Amino acid sequence: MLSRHFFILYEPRVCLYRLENLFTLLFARFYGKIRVRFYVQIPNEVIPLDIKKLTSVFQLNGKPISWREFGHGHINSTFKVTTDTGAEYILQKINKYVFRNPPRLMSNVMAVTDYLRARVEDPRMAMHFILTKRGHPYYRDSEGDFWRMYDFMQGFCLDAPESDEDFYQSGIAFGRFQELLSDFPANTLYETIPEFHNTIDRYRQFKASLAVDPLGRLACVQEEVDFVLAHEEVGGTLQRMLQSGELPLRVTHNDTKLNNVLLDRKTRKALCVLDLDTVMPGLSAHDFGDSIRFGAATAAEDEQDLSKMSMDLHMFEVYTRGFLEAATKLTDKEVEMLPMGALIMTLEVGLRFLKDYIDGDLYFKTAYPEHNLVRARTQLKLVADMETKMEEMNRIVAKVRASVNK
Ligand code: GN1
Ligand code: MG
Repeated sequence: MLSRHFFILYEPRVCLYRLENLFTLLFARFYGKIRVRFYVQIPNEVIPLDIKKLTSVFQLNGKPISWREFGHGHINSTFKVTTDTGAEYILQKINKYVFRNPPRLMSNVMAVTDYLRARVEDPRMAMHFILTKRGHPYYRDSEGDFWRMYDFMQGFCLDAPESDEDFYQSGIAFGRFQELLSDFPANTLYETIPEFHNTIDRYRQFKASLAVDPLGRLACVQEEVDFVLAHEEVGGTLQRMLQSGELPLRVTHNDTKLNNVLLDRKTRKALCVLDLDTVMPGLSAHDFGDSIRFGAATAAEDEQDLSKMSMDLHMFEVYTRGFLEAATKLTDKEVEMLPMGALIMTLEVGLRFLKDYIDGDLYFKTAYPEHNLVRARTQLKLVADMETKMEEMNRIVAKVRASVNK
């Protein structure tokens, strides 16, 4: 046990994470609210995979000359690759524990990006995947891992909005995504992660983990578990409405965090949405809700000081305006259920983090041993706060809807 902790404490990613926190605190004294990030250039010889060989399979412009780890996703492994012609690409290994059928996933992604590209004026408004020399959208290596590449797009992503306008822009981006795909036949897409946002099923899986409790962690998280279980009824609301036909099935993104929106460096306007792995049939309220969970929160998803976590009603209104201005084809019922989407998505992600902590951190990448528990606690705190603000959220949605429809 001691040696395991020793390893985790001195594991490079953890050290880097701690250094980032230290510098963030230091800089905060002089420059205010900023988040320091370090990027490590990994020397070629220690990279644990033969990137040159791997990338040569794809139809690239030039030969790769440099690469580095890229981004902060919880799921896939991501690298940025530059070639001798100056072309820049993203290379990604698809997490096969999370995505059981990468060919189906890529079939969804290609169908949606082709559809979007035919409907936008600027090429930066839709992702562009690179085919292999054999014409496939992915490469399967000898280990059975799936790799894909796409054009690196100039722009930037934010982990937290720096202004109202940033968050408004992300509302526009996800609202536009909804709008552009409103005539796409949702039933032609695969369900890449079955029951992904089926909260009723998430509760079933949660209870199964409680019954197993493989590491005996349950005893330390009883309060959080009780909170989740007490919200089972409300958690199933949207799913039941889908089953009864009250809410329509749409093409949804299903991971609508602010950091999945690419902004233009000069204008700071939304260019497009990234990370299309979980694009599948779903509910508009889920897409809206996940954006609120992440971007209208007053603290980061893994903030340790729970007193800092709440939902900012002003930011809620800012996002609602962007989303409803761009997504004009939602039914009255869908619009009415948007605040419920925020509450349920936050509850669901809280449940998932807590489940993963109980399971022994199998699903989400973690940077330190209690990371999933910390994340679960922030989400459940946010749920509790949203509950006290539900009436106000409903009022804001009705007000914004009325003003957008004028
Ligand atoms: C995962 O990898 P990332 O950060 O884009 C997860 C989402 C969660 C999110 C929580 C496929 O997304 O569902 O909401 O973490 N993606 C998958 O931050 O499970
Ligand atoms: Mg994702």
